[in-house]
Amino acid sequence: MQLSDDLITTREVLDWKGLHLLHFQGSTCSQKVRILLAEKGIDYASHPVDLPGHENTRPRFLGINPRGVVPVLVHDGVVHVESNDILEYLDGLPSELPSFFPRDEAESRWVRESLDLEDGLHMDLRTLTMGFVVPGRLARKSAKTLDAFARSGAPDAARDREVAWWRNFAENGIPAEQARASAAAYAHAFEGLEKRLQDRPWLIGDRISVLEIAWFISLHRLGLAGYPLARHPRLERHYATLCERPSFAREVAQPGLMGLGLRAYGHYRRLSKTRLCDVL
Ligand SMILES: N[C@@H](CCC(=O)N[C@@H](CS)C(=O)NCC(=O)O)C(=O)O
Repeated sequence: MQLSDDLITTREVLDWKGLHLLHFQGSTCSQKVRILLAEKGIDYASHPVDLPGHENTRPRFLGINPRGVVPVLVHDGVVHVESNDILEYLDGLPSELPSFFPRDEAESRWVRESLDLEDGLHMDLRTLTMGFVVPGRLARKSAKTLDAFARSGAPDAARDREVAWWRNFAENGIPAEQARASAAAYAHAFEGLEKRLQDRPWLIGDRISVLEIAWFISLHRLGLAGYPLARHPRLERHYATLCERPSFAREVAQPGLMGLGLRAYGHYRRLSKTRLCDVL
């Protein structure tokens, strides 16, 4: 989705030439876009956005994307948001490498439906991430941050929903019931993918596609949360195969101190039996 110029108050980006990606290493939606860029060998200027430091809630970032989320692609001064739309846009750029989107009309329709389903589960992914992957104290946004987030930037219904989600999370955390509902929504989606893999090696067509990228990211994040992926054995094998692709492994890796902290937290949740599989 392309944002119109009049929403962009951080005007400098309108002069940026070439491809620029505003993203965060640990953001699932950013990971999807970076994998496609890597798979297609597309060069870009990287602009990390500090989500844990709430950089996305401040006026400079909201002047680029009033929704207050990453990723954002800026191509020759034009701002694109929504990771799945960005994937399609990038895939359509001139390239000698094969497309990740099928040409066939029926297949394209199915891909669109599957991507919409994946996008529709994003709040469930956030629920499970904030409930089981990121320590609560790191994940929460203060009332002051949320008030400023709500007030800054152009009015935007999607940002209002963001603010409401974070307020609710700050007040209630992630109750087990909410975690179970999110896991059930994923289980339903994964059952559909499991069926598709019954008689074919790829989710669509005869090679890797955008669906492998999009669903890989969810599978990886749910695995970190402690989702019992063994319930979907073909999908689990498919996921393991994708993990061997260097671009996939690299873009979900968590290097540095942040990665160390998250791995330690993961061990703690395992030892204290408070992973997602322990509440299902
Ligand atoms: N539907 C959007 C969702 C974008 C989204 O929610 N991004 C997350 C990171 S994966 C974000 O920026 N969260 C803001 C925050 O953590 O405050 C997309 O696909 O791009």
